[in-house]
Amino acid sequence: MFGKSVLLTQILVLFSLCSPIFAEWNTRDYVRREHSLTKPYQGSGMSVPYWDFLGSTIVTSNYVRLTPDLQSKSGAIWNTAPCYTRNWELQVQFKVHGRGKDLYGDGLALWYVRDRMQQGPVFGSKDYFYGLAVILDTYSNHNGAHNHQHPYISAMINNGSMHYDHDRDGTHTQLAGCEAKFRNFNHDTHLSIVYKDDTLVVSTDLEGKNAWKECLRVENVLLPTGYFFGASATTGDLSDNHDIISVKMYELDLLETQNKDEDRSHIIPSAASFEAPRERVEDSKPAMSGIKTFLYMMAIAIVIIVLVVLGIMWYQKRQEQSRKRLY
Ligand SMILES: *[C@@H]1O[C@H](CO)[C@@H](O)[C@H](O)[C@H]1NC(C)=O
Ligand SMILES: [Ca+2]
Repeated sequence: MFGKSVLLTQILVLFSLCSPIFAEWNTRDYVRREHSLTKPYQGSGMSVPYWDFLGSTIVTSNYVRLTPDLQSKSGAIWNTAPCYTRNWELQVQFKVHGRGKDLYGDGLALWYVRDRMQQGPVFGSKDYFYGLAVILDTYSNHNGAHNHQHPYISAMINNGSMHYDHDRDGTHTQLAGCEAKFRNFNHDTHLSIVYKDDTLVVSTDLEGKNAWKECLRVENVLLPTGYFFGASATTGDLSDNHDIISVKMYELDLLETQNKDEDRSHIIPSAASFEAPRERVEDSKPAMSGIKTFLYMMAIAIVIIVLVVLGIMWYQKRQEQSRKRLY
């Protein structure tokens, strides 16, 4: 009787969450509790089952706050159970809000990575990571012209060799991204990451309409099994509350083309389409910032003025000499 009611709740939850993609809904997809974080967060005692906490993170009955709206804070939550599921969907209900109207930051990141519980410079977590980062960047560190507005959502795959460059907001290492306003809403805001058949799809539900909107889709993304889910956030000179309301991980069915006995644990994270966006981003990058262009023009103007003055002086001297010769 207990089992039945749990099943019923799961089906209801699945139904309400999956209704926009009902046509694709498969009855065997189900929530994996050991990778999920839902209210009430606390089990018996103070600990939260399956999750560890780092830095400024606090747990209340309604949200898990990674950072408060204060400067120089950094917090994270990390799932304790490695994920052995090949096809999965991670649905995160989050809330980014603060007093800042125009100035706020820095943002939060959702992770599927090898190394957990390591504080670092990439939105509160480790740089040179192994795995996937989905970054919700609220502050543009890029001075001058940018290809896009902030807040901005992007995905990055790393095999431990690449540095996340804040000065360029990670644009030269990202796979893809989209502009997405997600701050200071009264309604719920959700993000979904689907990793299925080596395709990564990130979607958002930010308008309170209970419908997913695709943000980015990248094919030929290889991620191993056995990595950890996490979320981290950081504030610097600018700040925001970065709250996680819930994390729900759904196991998705294997496709018929996928071999269930394939060992995926030793795969090195990679993305076939990485080079293309990198070149495109580099190509469309404005060659010079405003100040540089100004200084460059100024230098050219000075050189021209000097040449003109020298020319006039040379001409006058010649005139004088020819006059001297005449008399
Ligand atoms: C790691 O990624 C870099 C950059 O994409 C690539 O040059 C390198 O070959 C990769 N290393 C391995 C071991 O796959
Ligand atoms: Ca940034």
